[in-house]
Amino acid sequence: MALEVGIVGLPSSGKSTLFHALTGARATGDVGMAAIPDPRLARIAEVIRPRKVTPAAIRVVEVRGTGPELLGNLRQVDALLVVLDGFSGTRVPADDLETLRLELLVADRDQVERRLERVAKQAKSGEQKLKQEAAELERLLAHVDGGGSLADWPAELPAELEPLTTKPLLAVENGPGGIDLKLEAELADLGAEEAAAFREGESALEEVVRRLSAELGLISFFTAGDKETRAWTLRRGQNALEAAGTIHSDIARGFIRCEVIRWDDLVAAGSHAEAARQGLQRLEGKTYVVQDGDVLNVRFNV
Ligand SMILES: Nc1nc2c(ncn2[C@@H]2O[C@H](COP(=O)(O)OP(=O)(O)O)[C@@H](O)[C@H]2O)c(=O)[nH]1
Ligand SMILES: [Mg+2]
Repeated sequence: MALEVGIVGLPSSGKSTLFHALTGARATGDVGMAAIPDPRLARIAEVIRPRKVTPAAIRVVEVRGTGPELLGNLRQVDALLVVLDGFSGTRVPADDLETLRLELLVADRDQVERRLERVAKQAKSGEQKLKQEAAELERLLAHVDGGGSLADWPAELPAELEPLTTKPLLAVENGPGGIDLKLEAELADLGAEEAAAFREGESALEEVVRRLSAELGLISFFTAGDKETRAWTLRRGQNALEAAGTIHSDIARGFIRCEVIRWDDLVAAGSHAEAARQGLQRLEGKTYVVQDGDVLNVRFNV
């Protein structure tokens, strides 16, 4: 499953503008895909000459308000991007960030309360496990109402809660002090080279991906087939079996072993066969910890 981020922010802070800058799509659908820029992919493709080159992608979801119901659409995302108005001169970004944190907490409190209502009703059957969960949710609600947060709750939170306030949060200041999103949204409509000529540093997409990768501990691996050469994301520390599962659940199920070449070794050798002849290709099992830049070829049967 693709990595997913949610865009939240106060009205007119630039949420749709960020959505457009990241996905290149007109912000009418609220859900889009952002292709992760990775120059290594093009280098690999030069050697492999596949029919299709596919970058790794992030699913981007924009929510158009900060009420509990709308924010509830973000319970599955891996991280939150909080857009702050730093361009109009009428807002204090740090204050808006606090406001948004509070909105997220209100949405989580709402979720705890609703879960408590449901579990308390079910607990009338007398089932011990449900009674315990209801009691814990009551304590959690009292903790939040007493000024606490879900992040500082000393025990493990019930999994069903899917809280927002414990997710990684990246603040994106829209304006001269952060990212000029209006410019970035315009540049998203140009070709990459043309757009780069207008910028001094990295693009909004590059900056967001870089910060997200650091925050979530992301790495990239590649598959280099003749039909399709493709980049994928994985969390640092994940193994070859998990990488196979990212590609397809069937490939994970039928996993036998995995050929691994470093991307730059493959590029230098010029082909899989030549890399293998030079002894640059290794055979690994399910538990091999995938490294950033690995090119994987999973052998499997189904
Ligand atoms: N001057 C300026 N205007 C911006 C910038 N970012 C957004 N806007 C404008 O602010 C308005 C609201 O932006 P939008 O992305 O739709 O905000 P949303 O309500 O958070 O989705 C639009 O008219 C944008 O053109 C910026 O960086 N500079
Ligand atoms: Mg909008």
